[in-house]
Amino acid sequence: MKAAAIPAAVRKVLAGQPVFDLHTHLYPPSFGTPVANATGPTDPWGMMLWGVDELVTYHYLVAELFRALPRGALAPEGFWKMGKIEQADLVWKTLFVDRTPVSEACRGVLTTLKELGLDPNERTLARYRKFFAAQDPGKHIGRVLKLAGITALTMTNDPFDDNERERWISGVARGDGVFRAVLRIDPLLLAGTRAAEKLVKWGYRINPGDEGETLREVRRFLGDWIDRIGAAYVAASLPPGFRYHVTDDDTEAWVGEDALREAVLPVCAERNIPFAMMIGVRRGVNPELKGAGDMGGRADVASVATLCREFPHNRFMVTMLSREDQHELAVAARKFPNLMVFGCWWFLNNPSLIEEITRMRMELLGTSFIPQHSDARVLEQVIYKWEHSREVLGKVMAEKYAGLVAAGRRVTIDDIRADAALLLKDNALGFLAG
Ligand code: RAT
Ligand code: ZN
Repeated sequence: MKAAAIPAAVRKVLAGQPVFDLHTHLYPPSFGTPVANATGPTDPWGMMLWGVDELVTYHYLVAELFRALPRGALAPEGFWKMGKIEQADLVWKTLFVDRTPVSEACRGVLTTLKELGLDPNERTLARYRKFFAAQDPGKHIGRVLKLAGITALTMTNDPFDDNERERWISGVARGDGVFRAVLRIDPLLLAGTRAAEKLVKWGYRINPGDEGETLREVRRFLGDWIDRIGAAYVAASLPPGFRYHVTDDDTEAWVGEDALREAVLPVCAERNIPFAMMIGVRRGVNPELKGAGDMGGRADVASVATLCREFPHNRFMVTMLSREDQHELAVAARKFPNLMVFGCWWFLNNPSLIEEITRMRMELLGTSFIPQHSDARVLEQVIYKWEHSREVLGKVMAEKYAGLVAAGRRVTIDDIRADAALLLKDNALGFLAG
């Protein structure tokens, strides 16, 4: 293929390449929805978030709202007392009407509305609400996933969340071909006492005097839930201070180290599923902002390398929140085939950062990484997250192909198709399959 034809060919191939979205917080309608819609009753604690009010009150936008409101105009406490509709109206007026919505999270809402055939220039949310209220959730999901090019995605399934736990216990359908389940276990590694109390309540014999029995029971708990939900992998998000014994004289033991070493990793190895670590989140730096109050910090890549070396029978999927950690993490992945680097997570999911991170990963790892996941919390977000990421990925791929052409290597449409398939789907599915 001629060098000049490459960018358009890459764009076309990426547009048609199905995606497997490796990390989202999306759920099918069987998990209930709090949003009024054409077909049925709402469930106030429903987990399937969709529609314009959810899009506009995404926690990324709530954080931006408080920067844009005049100082003292509204305390976060007042915002949390408002109903969803009132909150959404305030965000729309403040961030989309009174200001130019140039941030990535704002632009994302606009891309999403446009792709759904709506005019993103409305001054109020009324027309959008009417559109969403008329949708049948099942059909709407199909349309949204098609627009995003997604054939399958993973949920985030937390057995420590009582609302979710109840749904599984009362028989909500397991993960299926489209919505695959992921066992999320943060409290087990981060809040041992609280997790232990819950395990005891659920009938597991947690015995502080007998570590052997306790760990056996934690393994039983993990196995039960992996089976119950049909987990594709086990996951935790961890703070910047997460360490796995870095040196022999390291005295700072990680709270959840025993559980990780003796329960989580053996169970994952036995079930032949990966363990995903999302490292670098400092929760609640501004607790008033609730879910919008987290930030990031630098993590310890050496601990990841130690885990990959000491547990060669485990597969690790790792993403880190700090821009500064990305290079070291990619270098670690060169050393360990059981380490899969994935996604530009959360505050990194911005075009300028995706571009530099993806370029750097491709230079170090070729096509053996997973460039992106959406982290969508609201269904329709997958539309913009994938449209924006495809655009940046295409730019980086085209640049790398231009380098090959300059070196005299022919680049064919089949090369481009094969690479797109690896990057958007097959690396993830292959790593899950083992
Ligand atoms: O990106 C986000 O929306 C974060 O709030 C978290 O979901 C994070 O991705 C996580 O899974 O902990
Ligand atoms: Zn997430």
